[in-house]
Amino acid sequence: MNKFRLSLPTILPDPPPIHGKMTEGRNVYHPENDPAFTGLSVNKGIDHPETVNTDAVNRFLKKNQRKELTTEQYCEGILSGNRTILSRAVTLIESNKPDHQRMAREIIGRAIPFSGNSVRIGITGVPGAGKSTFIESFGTHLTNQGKKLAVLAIDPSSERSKGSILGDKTRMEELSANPNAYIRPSPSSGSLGGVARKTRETILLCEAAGFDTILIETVGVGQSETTVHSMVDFFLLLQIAGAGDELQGIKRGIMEMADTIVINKADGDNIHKANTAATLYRNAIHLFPPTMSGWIPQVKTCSSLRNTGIVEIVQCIEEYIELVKKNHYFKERRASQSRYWMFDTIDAQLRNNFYKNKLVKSALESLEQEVSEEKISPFAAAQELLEKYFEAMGKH
Ligand SMILES: Nc1nc2c(ncn2[C@@H]2O[C@H](COP(=O)(O)OP(=O)(O)OP(=O)(O)O)[C@@H](O)[C@H]2O)c(=O)[nH]1
Ligand SMILES: [Mg+2]
Repeated sequence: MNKFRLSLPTILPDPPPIHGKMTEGRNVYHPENDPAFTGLSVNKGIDHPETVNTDAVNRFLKKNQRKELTTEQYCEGILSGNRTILSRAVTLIESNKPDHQRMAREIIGRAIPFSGNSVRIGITGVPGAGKSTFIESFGTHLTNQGKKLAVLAIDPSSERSKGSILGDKTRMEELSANPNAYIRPSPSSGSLGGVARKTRETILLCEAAGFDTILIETVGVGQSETTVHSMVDFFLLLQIAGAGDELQGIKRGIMEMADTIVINKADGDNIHKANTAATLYRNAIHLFPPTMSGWIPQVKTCSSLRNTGIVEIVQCIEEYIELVKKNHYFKERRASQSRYWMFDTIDAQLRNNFYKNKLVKSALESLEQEVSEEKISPFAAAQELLEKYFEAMGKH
């Protein structure tokens, strides 16, 4: 045991006395609570003021609230090339609200005299053919030439379009930042016909806003190619080379619609395959009947990724347009397309009106059942429904 060990005092000194005015919850020794500082006292803390000034926020929101525009303002904005107003007008077109539709119709009506002065190009191809990459490369080439380009899409399946918008943000990076390009994704819902009618109206507004080249992209599955074909001057089918069985996969009808077939991804090890595929297509096209345009469809190869073969495609389209303007097919095709869209719109509206009719609605289900059970012929059932409809119309 260490006899020199210091022993600790067994009694601790009393804590110093607490003086001064005490603040609630601060029952501690503090020099400022000493009588020597009687002039000082610690006040109760106050609540922090709100970090957000709600009045200011409300003022800001009110100021920046989207003001409703008049038809006049929409038209002026579009004609002066204001893209924000153009986008808002397209949103009106896409809306299903009756007053939006009424306004959209008025805007389109006023834009029509300023529309039409463009080249409308349709692009189709199976998923993954490289449409977005092609549009990025082709579109950048056109804008470098001083063209003003609008890219629209017809993609009636909403699930897919959500994905492709995300994909296209990266694949059309350069183009989406280009002041001479305007990219509008497909309306995300509705039937193919409905989506297409809206796209067709959007074309007119884009033209009135000064866009001289309109690209309409659609994914090559099913009916949408025919729909796009009915609203463009030039139809481009984007293909990729497979293992020699290219021609089997695509419908003859689609190939016949194409003014040019482009074999994309002709780069690296794929060049040879792309050239072979091009020869196959050229041979197949020779067997098709002559086109009404007088144009012999071309087959080209390109690499959207490496920007090769793009210039030749641009030239090919220019040659086509020159030819069809000269032989008046350009004008005839547009006129017949306009007639088509008039009848298409009438059909759609009549159908819509018919099925919305109360009398029709109430009788439809039971008649449908009777038709299924073969209690009544489909023709008699249809006649009965139509008569109900006409009767309801007559009362108006
Ligand atoms: N090697 C090569 N790859 C390419 C070329 N063009 C596109 N690709 C690639 O092919 C893939 C699909 O290209 P996209 O442009 O997204 O094809 P898409 O036709 O728009 O596809 P969806 O939007 O799904 O219908 C991407 O990985 C591209 O990088 C090309 O010219 N060469
Ligand atoms: Mg795409």
